[in-house]
Amino acid sequence: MMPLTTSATAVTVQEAQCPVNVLKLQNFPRADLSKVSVKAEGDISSVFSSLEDGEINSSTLPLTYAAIKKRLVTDPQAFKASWLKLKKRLADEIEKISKEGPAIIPSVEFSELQTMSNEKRKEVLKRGCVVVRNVIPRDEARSYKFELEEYIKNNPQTAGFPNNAKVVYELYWSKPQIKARSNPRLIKTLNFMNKLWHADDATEICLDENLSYADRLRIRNPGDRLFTLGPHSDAGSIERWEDENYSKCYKDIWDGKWEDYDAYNATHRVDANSSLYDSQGNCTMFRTFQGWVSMSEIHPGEGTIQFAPLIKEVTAYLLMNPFFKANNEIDLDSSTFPGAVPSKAQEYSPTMHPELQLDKIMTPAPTVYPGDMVFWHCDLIHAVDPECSEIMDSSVMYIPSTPVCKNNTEYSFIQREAFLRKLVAPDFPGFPTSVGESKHIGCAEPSDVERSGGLPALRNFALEALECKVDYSKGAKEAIISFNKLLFGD
Ligand SMILES: *[C@@H]1O[C@H](CO)[C@@H](O)[C@H](O)[C@H]1NC(C)=O
Ligand SMILES: *[C@@H]1O[C@H](CO)[C@@H](O)[C@H](O)[C@H]1NC(C)=O
Ligand SMILES: *[C@@H]1O[C@H](CO)[C@@H](O)[C@H](O)[C@H]1NC(C)=O
Ligand SMILES: *[C@@H]1O[C@H](CO)[C@@H](O)[C@H](O)[C@H]1NC(C)=O
Ligand SMILES: *[C@@H]1O[C@H](CO)[C@@H](O)[C@H](O)[C@H]1NC(C)=O
Ligand SMILES: CC(=O)N[C@H]1CO[C@H](CO)[C@@H](O)[C@@H]1O
Ligand SMILES: CC(=O)N[C@H]1CO[C@H](CO)[C@@H](O)[C@@H]1O
Repeated sequence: MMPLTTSATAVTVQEAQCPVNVLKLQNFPRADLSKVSVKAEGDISSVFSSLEDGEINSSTLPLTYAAIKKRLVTDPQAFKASWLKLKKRLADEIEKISKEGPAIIPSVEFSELQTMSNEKRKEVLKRGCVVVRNVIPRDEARSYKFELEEYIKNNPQTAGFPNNAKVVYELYWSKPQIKARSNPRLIKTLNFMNKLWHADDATEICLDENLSYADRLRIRNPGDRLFTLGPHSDAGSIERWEDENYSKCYKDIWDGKWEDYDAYNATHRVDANSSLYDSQGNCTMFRTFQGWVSMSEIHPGEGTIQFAPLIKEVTAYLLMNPFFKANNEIDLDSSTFPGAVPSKAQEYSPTMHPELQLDKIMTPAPTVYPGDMVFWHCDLIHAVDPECSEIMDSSVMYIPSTPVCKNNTEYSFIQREAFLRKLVAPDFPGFPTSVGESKHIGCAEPSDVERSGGLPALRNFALEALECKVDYSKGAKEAIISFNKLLFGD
């Protein structure tokens, strides 16, 4: 037993029950969990003000926040002209989106990823979301759901939300999750998603290597109406405006040139702070895309995900909206940031974001089958269908694409320790003090990673050092070297 002392509580954490010597892990530098901040106990509802309060708090912040508006917008005239152009473009594009429906969300076969036409690639970049089909064989992906149900049955203490009829489970290290995250085809898919982004030569990020982020899973049973999430974006709320490095990602938008905004430039993302307020949520890794792999057949409108599939314009709208009153008069004096509640996810509503025409723009993903993956850009507005099908479950494992950069390296270091001890993953409620899965029967071991995916999977899980390839950019090489240094001491 190893005592962990934190500012809030003094607790003990179970040593991992796994034979930690499987992969000579005793030689790894180990993260010191007594130095990490403790996440309060909770579940997914802690992240959303609407799940907690039943309504979105429209967020007039203390007056000091008005200074942010003045810092960002230095040419109000150009900004306003740009806003008017944006509203027009949005209206036109929303018309097309609502006419075309789910088919507007691009679908790509796994086998097509390497040979994708430029035209299709452009469409994926424009939409900011994509379905990748047949990543994992259908029967195998379906069987994960049954294995998970078995795991949950064998471990009735498993926490989840809502407490009385669980849908989102606080599980990170079940065997099916490890099998999915270690799957070589899934790793190739994450790699493809990372590489839709680009970075300057000097930016410390390697988009050619991918790390694993341990997230939860959802099993929505037929007819479920309890688990629904309104339109929101991950990766912080007020931070997009408030954090200086984060706001630099959107410089073209502040300068009244949203047409030039490039949603896939990682240059300032690596320095962005997407959680300025200690919250229970969201992800502190930099995810190029959030994603999930399906374990069921899910039809549009039957418990799937919905998107506002137009990354550039929708991002420009969300960022510019707080600066205008209903009559298009510019407002640099108020401290109102609609839907941006510090420490919560950014949420949207028809009253706060009328021009988004949420009822028209929000488009469900086309039908997915077990083993298909769905990805969406880290800024993209998404929602969960209010109702699940009456006959089919809607079950997915959340698996994002996460490249190698400073933040992700630091997170991987702590996450590896969480895995070895079967604790809740570091971003999630209860880390590192709650027992997590350390007492679960049938939890995965590092050897399962090796068995399912060999060396590339071990690298994803930070259980093997990364290769520093000669053709990598200066920044990519630095990112790999820092990773190997922190995680392997060399
Ligand atoms: C919003 O937040 C404030 C401050 O926390 C609170 O007083 C108010 O009741 C909340 N709800 C709404 C709907 O404004
Ligand atoms: C990416 O963003 C940086 C910082 O704004 C900029 O200097 C660079 O030119 C951009 N890269 C590309 C390819 O547009
Ligand atoms: C912004 O990024 C730079 C470069 O990494 C860093 O030195 C600085 O501390 C960051 N600023 C904030 C406010 O986090
Ligand atoms: C990087 O990690 C820090 C804390 O670990 C977090 O505050 C920040 O939001 C992270 N950055 C991103 C882009 O997620
Ligand atoms: C992000 O901001 C919070 C609050 O100021 C701070 O605790 C944290 O260290 C910051 N993270 C990074 C990576 O700068
Ligand atoms: C760290 C890691 O696993 N990187 C892999 C990312 O995906 C590509 C493509 O499959 C592999 O070549 C890398 O080894
Ligand atoms: C760390 C964390 O809580 N991440 C959550 C952020 O919100 C999304 C939903 O949009 C969840 O899927 C993540 O689990």
